[in-house]
Amino acid sequence: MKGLYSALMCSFDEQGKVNEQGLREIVRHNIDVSKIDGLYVNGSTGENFLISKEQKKQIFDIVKDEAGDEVKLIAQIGALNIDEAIELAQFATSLGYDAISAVTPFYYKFEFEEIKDYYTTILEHVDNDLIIYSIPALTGVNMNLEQFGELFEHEQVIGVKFTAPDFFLLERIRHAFPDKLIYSGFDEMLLPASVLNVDGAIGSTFNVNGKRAKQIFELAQSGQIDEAREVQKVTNDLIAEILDNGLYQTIKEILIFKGVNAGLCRKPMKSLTDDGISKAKQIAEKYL
Ligand code: NAY
Repeated sequence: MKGLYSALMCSFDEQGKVNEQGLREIVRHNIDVSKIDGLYVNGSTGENFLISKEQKKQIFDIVKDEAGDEVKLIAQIGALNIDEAIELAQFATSLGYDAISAVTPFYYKFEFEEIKDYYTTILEHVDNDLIIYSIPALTGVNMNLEQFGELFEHEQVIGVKFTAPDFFLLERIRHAFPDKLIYSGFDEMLLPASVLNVDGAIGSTFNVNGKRAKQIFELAQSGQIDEAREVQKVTNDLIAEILDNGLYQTIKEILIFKGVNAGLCRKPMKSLTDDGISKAKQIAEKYL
């Protein structure tokens, strides 16, 4: 399960419906062009929190059908409605997903005991491995080393997708839990995370910049830090321009420019203006 995973985008049409052909093309682009090791399906980048349970199932289904066993597949099933999370976990597991992942429950400012109970309850209902999805900037949920340790005591909890700029905590988790999988979640910080010996990374920009991400990861693993820094520098020039123009919309527009039918984002995400579309094309021509 180690390696680089694209946080998979989904193609939506103007009515907000899943564009099956477009989604299949995004999967193929990631496997055939970006050469990623796996796909993280229905995460933040997949606009998971903007879609219905039926759409989540539809996406899990299409992605597994298109990817088969060519790459590893992780299904993000976290939902505030725990019954939905369990149903999605069982569904993805029945399709053959290699692991499930669940974002820390958010919005109600749950106590740690409640968060732990959430994961334990899901795992009572599904025979699959689980990766904690920690993204404090979006959820407001900050867990400390001891709390990660408590979650890791469950043998089905095999790791964490660590999307935070806290390298002190990342180093402590790596040191304390050498057998758990740690995936870095911020593409612009892939090099420092790789130096701290993460097992892989999960990123939105890998949908278009997967080859450079892999280079950074592999160069860092083999101790070629100067070379890795150069690739991270170009990568961060690219990411800065993408963030400035609108993260998910710009990645989709770059994919469209590359001939992939990546579609639109779901409302309330706004669409790119004509200027934004031109800018995305310029970014693609300059970096990709
Ligand atoms: C997800 O579930 O899609 C992720 O969290 C993937 C990680 C991305 N985080 C978000 C919130 O999109 O790739 C990152 C991020 O887009 C990138 O580093 C740019 O900041």
